[in-house]
Amino acid sequence: MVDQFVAKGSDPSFLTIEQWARKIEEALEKPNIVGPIRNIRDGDRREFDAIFIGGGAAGRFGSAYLRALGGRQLVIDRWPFLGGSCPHNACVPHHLFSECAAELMLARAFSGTLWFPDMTGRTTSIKEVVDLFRRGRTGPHAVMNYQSKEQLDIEFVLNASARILDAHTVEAAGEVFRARALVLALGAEPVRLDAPGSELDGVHDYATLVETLDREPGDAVVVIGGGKTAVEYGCFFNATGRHVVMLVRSRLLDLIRDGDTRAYAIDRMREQGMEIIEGATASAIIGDASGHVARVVAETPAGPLQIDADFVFQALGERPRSRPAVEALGVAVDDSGAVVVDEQLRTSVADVYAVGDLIGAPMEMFKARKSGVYAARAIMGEKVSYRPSDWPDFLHTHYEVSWLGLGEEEARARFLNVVILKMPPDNPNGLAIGLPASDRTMLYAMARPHMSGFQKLVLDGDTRRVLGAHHVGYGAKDAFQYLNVLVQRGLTIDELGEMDELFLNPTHFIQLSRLRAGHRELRNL
Ligand code: FAD
Ligand code: KPC
Repeated sequence: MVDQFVAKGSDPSFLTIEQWARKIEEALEKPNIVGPIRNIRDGDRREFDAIFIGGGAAGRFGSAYLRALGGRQLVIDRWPFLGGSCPHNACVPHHLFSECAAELMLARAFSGTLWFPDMTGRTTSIKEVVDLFRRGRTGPHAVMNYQSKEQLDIEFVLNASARILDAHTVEAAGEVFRARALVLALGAEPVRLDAPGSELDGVHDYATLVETLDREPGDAVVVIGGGKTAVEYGCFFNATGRHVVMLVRSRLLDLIRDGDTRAYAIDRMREQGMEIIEGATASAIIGDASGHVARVVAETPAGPLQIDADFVFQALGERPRSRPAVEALGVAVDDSGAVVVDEQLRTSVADVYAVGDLIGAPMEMFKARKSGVYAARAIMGEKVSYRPSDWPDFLHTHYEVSWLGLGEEEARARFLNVVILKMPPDNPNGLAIGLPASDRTMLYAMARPHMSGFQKLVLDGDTRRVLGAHHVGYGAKDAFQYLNVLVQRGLTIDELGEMDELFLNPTHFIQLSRLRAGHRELRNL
């Protein structure tokens, strides 16, 4: 360790993680003064096997893997760090806000009891949490640069926009770079609301929220959208004490595959005071004399509606940032703007690959990283095939909602003998039960039992195989990312019941399976 540190210390380009953090902060504040940040091995005369345009999760993981396979890569990003939007304005702030939502719901549920302060009538600051994130995000950025340079040997040009010249050539920081292949990893950007007033101050999306929020939102917040980001941020705003109105064009959280699970999650949102209007369109945003949002006009199934609010959050999805590649290379894109690729991640243009959010749904980290790696392997001559399917999924309300496989309704449409294990059980007399109970839901289980979560396992009674798993609570997504692999391999109730649980466990599936696995004819529980 010491030797390595000394050796690196004598390298004039070596920066500690703290030095990286300072450099990144300076570059974010004054990009032109800091200028391009290069890590290119001057002595290496080999041509690049690939240039990754965009150094987010897709470009960074692709770069690392190509390098690990013995190839030579270059990654270019206009930001002064590698890692892209996830740590800068997407997943990481989302998780911070969702953690605040969970903590604040707990604080409000136990307000003035036990050790909890009295939260009656209290709003907490949204801006303070945003500012906290802005101060905290450079640490992870610095680790990404340090790890990429010192541990993964990635070559990069950062703080410099890339311009595609042709299928083998890119210009950045005043230099022209050539490679055997290009990998487009440009990511996606928020779809903007197409309505008058959407440019007013106080109208935010996930990116502007963390970059430009300069005043504390008032008591009312309008959220436009009904998918993951809309709900995740809407629940956070609600938990801070704001009255949140969600304008949802179609159905809220349509992506949750199981009906009971979706209903439980939405019931708890409503219980926290969120107003959810489905079938609603925001038709205009009205400003005050200073150009700040003051009111939202919406068309709803109950007629037109005006909502007074000085803060609007729009979450209408993301659009792949494909235009530069279409203009420079003519790569084929689909109706959503996603670059079309085959299972080797090849675009319609020879030697040009595309990865990550740029190739469309699912716009998730696992796909960004995996597609980057698969493109690298293809470029290095491996016969690969990647098409995401059957992935586990999750989102946050004030809870974590995780799922994999089929929901009960889908399972009943495809299988004749569907068996359900769930907790809490159906309870016609309405008594709230303190189960499920586990980490981070114990207080609810004892004092607010109906808030302690929901879980359901969907089985095929004939083959005894697990078809789907669904969970509202905390901590299950960690298990689901592994459980999904077992389910894809044909996991049965008997195998699940044979596992050793770490009791009290966020999912009760092992013990529920063990209780039922003795039956030759499986029964619901
Ligand atoms: P990006 O990370 O966006 O990278 C693209 C890079 O290209 C950027 O760094 C950009 O600077 C660079 N670039 C663009 N144009 C140029 C140019 N001309 N020259 C040089 N560089 C350029 N996924 C999860 O799995 N879990 C989550 O919890 C989660 N939360 C999310 C929350 C929100 C609010 C959002 C919006 C998304 C979330 N996602 C989450 C999705 C996840 O963030 C993306 O799937 C992932 O970051 C995509 O990685 P990428 O490399 O394709 O794109
Ligand atoms: C918090 C964290 O892991 C940083 S976000 C990851 C960026 S990357 O490793 O390039 O996918």
